[in-house]
Amino acid sequence: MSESNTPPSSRNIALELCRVTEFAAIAAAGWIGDGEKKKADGAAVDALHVVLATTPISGTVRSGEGTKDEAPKLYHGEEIGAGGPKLDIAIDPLEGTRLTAEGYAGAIAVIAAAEDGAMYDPGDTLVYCEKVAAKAEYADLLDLDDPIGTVERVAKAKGSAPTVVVLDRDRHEEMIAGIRGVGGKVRRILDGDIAPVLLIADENNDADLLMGIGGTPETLIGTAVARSSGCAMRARFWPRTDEERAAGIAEGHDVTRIFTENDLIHADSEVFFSATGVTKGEILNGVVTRPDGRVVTDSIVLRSKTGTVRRIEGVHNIQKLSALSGR
Ligand code: VTB
Repeated sequence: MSESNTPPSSRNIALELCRVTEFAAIAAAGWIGDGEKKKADGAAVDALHVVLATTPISGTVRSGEGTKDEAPKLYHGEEIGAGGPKLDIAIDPLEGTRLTAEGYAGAIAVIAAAEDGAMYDPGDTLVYCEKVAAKAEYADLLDLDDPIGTVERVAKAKGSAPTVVVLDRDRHEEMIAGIRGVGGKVRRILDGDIAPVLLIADENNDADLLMGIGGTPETLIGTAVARSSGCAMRARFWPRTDEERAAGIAEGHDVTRIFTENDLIHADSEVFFSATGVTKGEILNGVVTRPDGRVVTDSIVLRSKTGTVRRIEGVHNIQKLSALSGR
């Protein structure tokens, strides 16, 4: 069997993808605290693009940096990789550009892959989704149209007050008040609503639910985490204007549909996910430069088929990598 016909299931692609997020994280880390969101993001995009070109996959970007007109690299539809199993790819080279630029915790570099054609293609028009994620045992209790009832049902099933992670945005204040009104605990986050799905999956963490309106790319990648770690996701596009709604519908999207994790990434498909910490967070350490000049990365890689969770520490020779960050 030639390599391009090798089924993804015979290999753990997430291990290859770890190299990709490691390099993106190292490049972005060169910009921690510099107040330069765009430069941090650009460094991560460039590094990720370089490494992906050497990665033995034949990938198509289903969610990336936007359309070809706005993004020269990692644009929607770009074919990437050095050749290998055909995969759908969703990328966020730097999830948390502000976190990086301002030196806040929790920035990560992320990539997700699924079998060819398995990812719902969200396009670039509908940039926000309403979402709720939870452990699979609460899947039947989740209702996007009734977030407060969802919290109440999860509280009952859990036997204690659930902790709900919510992006700290004005648009969520009413929901936050409602969650607290039924005894739920709210954990506000500045940015980054992919990582909370990792928190929910983590037995040692108190996060039970992720709720609110966040980015569509983050929804797809968060779904990859959910699919690989036994969590449930419910999501629906959230058009900001009538024009956006009409444009989304014209592209063929059903803006009223509630997608499950298996609608967004087909249930039969394997899913691979890798994230590397840029700034220190709850799940991952940030990029650390040792006194000897070597750079240490902390990554988590997930594979849906086996449910394996790997933590990978990389120790890198910065001289060979500094060209990528431009610093
Ligand atoms: C999120 C989050 C991102 O954008 O999805 C969010 O994961 C969308 O909401 O880190 P806002 O447009 O209100 O920020 C980020 O916060 C930044 O891209």
